[in-house]
Amino acid sequence: MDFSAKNRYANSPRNPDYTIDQMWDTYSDAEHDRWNRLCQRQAEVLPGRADDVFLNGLEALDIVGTGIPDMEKLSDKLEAITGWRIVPVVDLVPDDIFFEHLANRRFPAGAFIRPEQEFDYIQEPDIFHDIYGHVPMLTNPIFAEFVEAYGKGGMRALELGQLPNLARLYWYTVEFGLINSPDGQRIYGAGILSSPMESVFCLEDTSPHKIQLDVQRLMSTNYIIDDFQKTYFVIDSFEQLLEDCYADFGKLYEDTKDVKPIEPHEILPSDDLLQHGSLTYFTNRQKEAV
Ligand code: HBI
Ligand code: FE
Repeated sequence: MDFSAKNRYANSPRNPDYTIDQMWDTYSDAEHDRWNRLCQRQAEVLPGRADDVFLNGLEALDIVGTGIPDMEKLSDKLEAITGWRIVPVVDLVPDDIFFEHLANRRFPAGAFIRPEQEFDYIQEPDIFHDIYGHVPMLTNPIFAEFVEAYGKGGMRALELGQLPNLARLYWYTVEFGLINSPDGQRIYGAGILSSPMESVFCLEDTSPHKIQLDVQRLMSTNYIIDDFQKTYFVIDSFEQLLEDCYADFGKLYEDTKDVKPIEPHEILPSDDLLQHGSLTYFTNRQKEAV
């Protein structure tokens, strides 16, 4: 095994379901320390910004400052709460494999930790994003059911050739979702929760649009994978999210199949707009790029 490679599992023997052996004993002290520092940095921004489900989940699972988690041991804790387990993978797995895992309450988590040079930002899903960002939310029974339903819906979407629509749902909820609380908006999306800059940006910056969730609208909206989001969709409760998504998407897919995708910066007259973004951050970025 090449420990100096960016992803030291790249050549690991892979099971048919793409899972690998985490080989927890082989993480270096530097890697455990990097995990702890990544947790520490989020601890400075998340109180008052992350949803309580996430903060309570972090505490219940005891993964902060305790080094890189052993997925087997962490799974035993999580399974006792909602029946979910975490399975180690190299990196992105094929869509059908990903959905099959989720449909069976197994969350695939990248086993490698980002290299020190990419401490601030990494595009690939590493163990910090996958475990710190995603797993605490899976301690909530309603959210846990939603992600399972997403896996089942994914298998169905593949059959119907409607993957892009469903991928948008995952993106704008599980990865970049916001939720209303009595004290203001809170973060529940893992892509934000594992990023110190976006955790502040999505709540405090006036640039992005915030739109009350409408599943059909969301499923027509393209997304950006390598910068902050131009639009965030806000839900009222996880119950509502689950309910919206238990609908038969067949008709929704039919209705959205041939419509032109909405671009991330666009707003529509029919939107329930919570913040009309100035998009200043994005226009400034464009100027820099010229
Ligand atoms: N694999 N490991 C991993 N993590 C993901 O988030 C992931 C994946 N494969 C496919 C995928 N996501 C998405 O394309 C689907 O949600 C649509
Ligand atoms: Fe993710």
